[in-house]
Amino acid sequence: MSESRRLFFALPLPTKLQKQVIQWRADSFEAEAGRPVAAANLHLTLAFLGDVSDAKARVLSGIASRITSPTFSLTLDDLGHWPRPGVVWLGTRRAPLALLQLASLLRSHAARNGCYQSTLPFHPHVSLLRGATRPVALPASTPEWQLDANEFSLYESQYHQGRTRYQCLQSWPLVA
Ligand code: 2AM
Repeated sequence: MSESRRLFFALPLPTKLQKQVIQWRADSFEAEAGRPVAAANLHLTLAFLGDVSDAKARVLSGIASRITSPTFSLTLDDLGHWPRPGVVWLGTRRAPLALLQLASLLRSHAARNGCYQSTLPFHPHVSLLRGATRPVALPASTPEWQLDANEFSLYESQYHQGRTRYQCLQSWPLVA
């Protein structure tokens, strides 16, 4: 029987942007606000797949390899707190159409292949803090970073010795 793995499609954050975000986060939030997401784990989820068999992962990665979506840039200029999942996030006030279309395409392929998709509207975000279930003092604004999306990736969420790691399995280019 094949093993299943917890997978999701996401946009990676370039290393330089990861460093800028974690420095700003360290300067902007109290230590008690929540658990900081590790720099290498910062990403913007496009479609969460859940526990997926190897066979299904192959099908979804084949579909991803045939996607021809355009490159786009988004400005990370929004910030919020969802107390119930306990997430403080970085987002965008103006999601580019190409981002919404790519996420919608991946989510519909995921649903067609039996991966449950939340009925909540897609809200593009980068989770910054977890376990943030109490009120959090948010800084008034963000530095408005630009994220140039040139590729999207398939990640595996691994949990080992109390730590979560998002391992990039494969990436596909967006079309310039
Ligand atoms: P989050 O950052 O808002 O928690 C890996 O878990 C990624 O998939 C995270 O970015 C997470 O979003 C996202 N995700 C979406 N739906 C999820 C779900 N039902 N369970 C776990 N992660 C989910």
